[in-house]
Amino acid sequence: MIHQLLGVKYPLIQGGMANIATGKFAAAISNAGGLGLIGAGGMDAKILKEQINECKNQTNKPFGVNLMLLNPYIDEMAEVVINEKIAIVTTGAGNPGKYMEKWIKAGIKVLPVVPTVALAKRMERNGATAVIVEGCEAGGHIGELTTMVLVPQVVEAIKIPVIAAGGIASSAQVLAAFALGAKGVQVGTCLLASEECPIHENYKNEIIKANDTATIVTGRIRGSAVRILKNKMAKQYVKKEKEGATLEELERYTLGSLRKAVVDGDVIDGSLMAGQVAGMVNQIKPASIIIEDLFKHLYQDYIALEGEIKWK
Ligand code: TUI
Repeated sequence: MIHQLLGVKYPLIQGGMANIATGKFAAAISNAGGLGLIGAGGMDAKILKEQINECKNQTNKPFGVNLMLLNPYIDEMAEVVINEKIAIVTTGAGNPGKYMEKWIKAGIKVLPVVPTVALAKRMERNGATAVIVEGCEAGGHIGELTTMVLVPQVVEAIKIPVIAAGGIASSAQVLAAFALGAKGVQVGTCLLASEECPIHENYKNEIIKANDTATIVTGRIRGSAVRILKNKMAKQYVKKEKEGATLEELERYTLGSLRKAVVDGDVIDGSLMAGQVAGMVNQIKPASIIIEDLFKHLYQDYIALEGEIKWK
């Protein structure tokens, strides 16, 4: 299981969650026994450094940084993680290949998020410690394949550990991920409903209220696919897309919409990123309880044998 590799209690990584996962939030997740990540997606190099300091002040447990490869300051931030001696880096929304040699030389464990077998294989060749295989049930920027279908194919194709992401918010789903061959899980949506999560309470309430069909994918036709909760903005976006709006028009329409949701609590025009599991998240709880609950099933049905996990 991946917890030994990461130096944490549970084989669980927090999703990168740009504009949400601050240093303080990452520290809360690490203090709860998972691997907290600072989501650098919406930050610049200066803010990232400040958030790393904040995180170091709030936990002595391991934590990491998620770098979103579409960020305009990515080159600078790729240096920050080296200079700040970050132990673990996850990446999203692209191929981190050009940075990997430098990171690995600096002793950083690199865990890229991959949406296909081909990219998982390439990341293994580039020296990744593990890959995070994310299915399109996930919130935010997504690929085409589901967790159920993608995870076993990546497990078959590579030797490094696979961490499953997308569609995981219960202990049965954690168990299912391990049954597919994953050695750990990454979760985001269920942690949005934690007491420690710094999103506006209106956003949290929308997650709690959401049902099974509450999410929609924007950007499928033009740009990149992003799963969010259905609201006026999301429906308008998809309508405009179908009517043939250009990427420029669409981007202008959604400019700053994630911050609108996270900071202002604007649940009508904001972009409320969430995975399909939002329908299963019905209560705000401390992160430590959410994480502990996720592993109840796994720890009942598996036994640890010399560091390896076997079915009972
Ligand atoms: O990155 C995420 N989730 C995100 S990033 C984000 S910020 C954003 N907002 C709007 C548009 C775009 C980004 C919000 N949520 N998850 C990990 C993830 N990575 N999902 C899919 C991928 C991915 C996609 C393509 C990883 C690599 C990739 O490679 C393409 C290539 O170049 O080979």
